[in-house]
Amino acid sequence: MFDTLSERLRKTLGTLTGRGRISEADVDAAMREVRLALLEADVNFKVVKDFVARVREKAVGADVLDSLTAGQQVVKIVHDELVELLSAGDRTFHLSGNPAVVAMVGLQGSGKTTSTAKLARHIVKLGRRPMLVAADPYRPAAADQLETLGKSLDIPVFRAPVGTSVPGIARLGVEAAKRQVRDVVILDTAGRLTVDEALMAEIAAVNAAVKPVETLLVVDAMTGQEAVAVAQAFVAAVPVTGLILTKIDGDARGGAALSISAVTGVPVKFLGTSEKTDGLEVFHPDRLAGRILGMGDIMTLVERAQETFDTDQQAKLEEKLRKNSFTLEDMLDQLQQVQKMGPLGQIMSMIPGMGGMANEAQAAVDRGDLKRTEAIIRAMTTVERRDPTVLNASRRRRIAAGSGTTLPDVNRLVKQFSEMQKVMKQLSGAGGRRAAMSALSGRR
Ligand SMILES: Nc1nc2c(ncn2[C@@H]2O[C@H](COP(=O)(O)OP(=O)(O)OP(=O)(O)O)[C@@H](O)[C@H]2O)c(=O)[nH]1
Ligand SMILES: [Mg+2]
Repeated sequence: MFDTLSERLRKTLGTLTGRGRISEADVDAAMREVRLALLEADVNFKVVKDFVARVREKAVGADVLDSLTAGQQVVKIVHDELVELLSAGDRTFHLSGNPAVVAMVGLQGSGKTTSTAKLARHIVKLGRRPMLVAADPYRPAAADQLETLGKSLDIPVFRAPVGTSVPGIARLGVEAAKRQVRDVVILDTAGRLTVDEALMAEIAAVNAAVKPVETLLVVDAMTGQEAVAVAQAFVAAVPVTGLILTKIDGDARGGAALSISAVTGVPVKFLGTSEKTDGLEVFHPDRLAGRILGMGDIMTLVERAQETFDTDQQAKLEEKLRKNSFTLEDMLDQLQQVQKMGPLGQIMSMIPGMGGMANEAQAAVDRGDLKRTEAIIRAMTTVERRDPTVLNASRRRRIAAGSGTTLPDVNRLVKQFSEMQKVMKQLSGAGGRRAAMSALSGRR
């Protein structure tokens, strides 16, 4: 989502890095660019104005301008201010109470039901026992959707008898949770097309009935400045304790999402990164700032890898890398594992220094390069996969025909693999994996 913004900021700040002793005019020129980049990314104009003013004030001090690392220091100021901008409020996810009640609120289609399921999964990982409550009595399909999600995660879903009021549903849900020894209740409430009094009154009544410890406003990050206005309206009417920004995997400019917490003072607690139930990230301002400024986000990457990769398999792989017995068969395995971690472009953007290649890597995926690589390896015999040196011209032709690719495609892969083996000789462990990842991205 933040690709364009990220690219522009990196370009602008790139002109500063490595420069010592810069002038006030240099800072001003860079700040003009930063300002434009933020505005173009749809960041709220007032937020931009304050942001640029704060960065400038810190950057033009003599101790910065005259230093030999002035450029880097200005970049660091931009980074720190971006973190600050994203850091409003208390980001702790509170789950006190038995059961702890979490109410999901927001407009129609913002992602409440999806986020309810994602959050439940997250809560299970925290060692708690959630129950989902279908608190949308207006659309029977809404409860069905929640029930399906609950089933897929093996988490119970409570439905109240038809005709129960929303606060009534919430109360019954809490009672059901107590009976079933569930210690967290997540209320999936109904959305409305627009912010209206009836919706706010309903949320207020739920609040009075079951006193949620968290009232999370779910906001669709694709909706632009409108999202800021919606958030302001909710925050004015009900005690919102946190935000979940959904659909940040989309291609909107993203600036509005960045502004919401600065404008409302309500902290962002989670990000929705895909339609699937594992597409939820705990929000870390420093990580997002790092990703936007192209400094990578190695923490999220490591966490995601830990979640995705099978530890046994990983240990075996490291062993192989050390002994230099990594084969095309292993490459096929890795290829599949890496793809499980998420879109390649997204993964690459988390690797420090690789942000600039993220688009290219994603383009390679979109062009079908990975699929082609997979097909080629699948068309090989076990012997060939273990020892590509047996691949003579006739075998290569057979593989090309068998995989629906061309001889040059096969040649390229074999060459890439042998180059990869060379790199791997020099690296092991995480470094090896990183090199493997970039080789796997299919760059030519
Ligand atoms: N790509 C992407 N899609 C999402 C994300 N979160 C939700 N969606 C999609 O957005 C659509 C609406 O999501 P729901 O969870 O049904 O939204 P809701 O707020 O419960 O909607 P109502 O109950 O009608 O008010 C669905 O198609 C979801 O798959 C996300 O983080 N990324
Ligand atoms: Mg819903």
